[in-house]
Amino acid sequence: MDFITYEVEGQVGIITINRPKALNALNSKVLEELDATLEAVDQDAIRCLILTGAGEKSFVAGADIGEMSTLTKAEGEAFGKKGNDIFRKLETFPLPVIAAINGFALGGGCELSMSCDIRICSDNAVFGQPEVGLGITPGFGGTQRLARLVSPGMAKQLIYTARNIKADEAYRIGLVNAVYTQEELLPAAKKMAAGIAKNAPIAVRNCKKAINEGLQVDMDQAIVIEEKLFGDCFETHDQKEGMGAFLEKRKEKTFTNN
Ligand code: DAK
Repeated sequence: MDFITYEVEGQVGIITINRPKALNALNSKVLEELDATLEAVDQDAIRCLILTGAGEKSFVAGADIGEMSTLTKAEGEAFGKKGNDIFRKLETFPLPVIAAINGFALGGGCELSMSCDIRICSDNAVFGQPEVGLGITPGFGGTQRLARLVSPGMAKQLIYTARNIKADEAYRIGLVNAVYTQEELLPAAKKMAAGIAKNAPIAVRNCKKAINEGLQVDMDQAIVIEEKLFGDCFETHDQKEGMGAFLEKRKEKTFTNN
């Protein structure tokens, strides 16, 4: 891999977009490598992923403007599809994914973070969808995910004005869950990931599925989705272990993902 590093620490996988000279901008190669990295994650051993960017300035400064500048309409659509397919793979990936946003998260970078389950950022982070200033719309799901994550009115304001916002404003509007100093960001992401990893994996994964799928349908259907995923946890080793530990007043629990 030229532009992605993947490290495993215990049960946590850390994916780093590693193209710092271009502020980790997403060209086709980065997207392909991100796709291949996700495909290679050992879903039995790993219980939570962290996605971050290399360097101190940038998470991802967007799709690669140089590469996009000469695209035809058909090529633009194909590039958009490539990104969208990968971002959707991340969004629906069975494991939870924490975006540790360590600087610029512009355009495709903001969109990438919004495909993750949880966003936390450093105090130098900058968010925005600058696309209309470049003569295009957001192309990796920004119009859809930003409107769902914050509010339609706030998403429209940010997208139409192409205005960048800093970490504190991103926190205020609910785009990120927490802001840390640059030094504290990755340790905080790892601590959160470890907190997730200690819980029953089948249950955590079913929660992700229930929340994601339930948000796409009305409440009656959403509750049925939850019922099925709730029922799916029973008769598993981990359900017996979790409830057994409570009943036996036992602190230690061993979840096996079975
Ligand atoms: N693409 C390519 N290179 C980039 C880049 C980007 N998005 N962002 C930064 N770089 C490169 C710079 O060109 C520079 O390279 P060299 O000149 O050193 O070779 C290097 O990174 C350092 O950048 P700067 O020198 O500009 O650094 P500064 O600290 O001065 O400024 C900045 C940082 C983030 C404010 C600035 O670099 C900047 O404004 N970058 C562009 C941010 C941006 O507009 N991002 C949104 C890109 S648009 C679609 C699919 C996808 C999309 C749209 C449609 N379909 C096909 C439907 C997505 C669109 C986008 O993401």
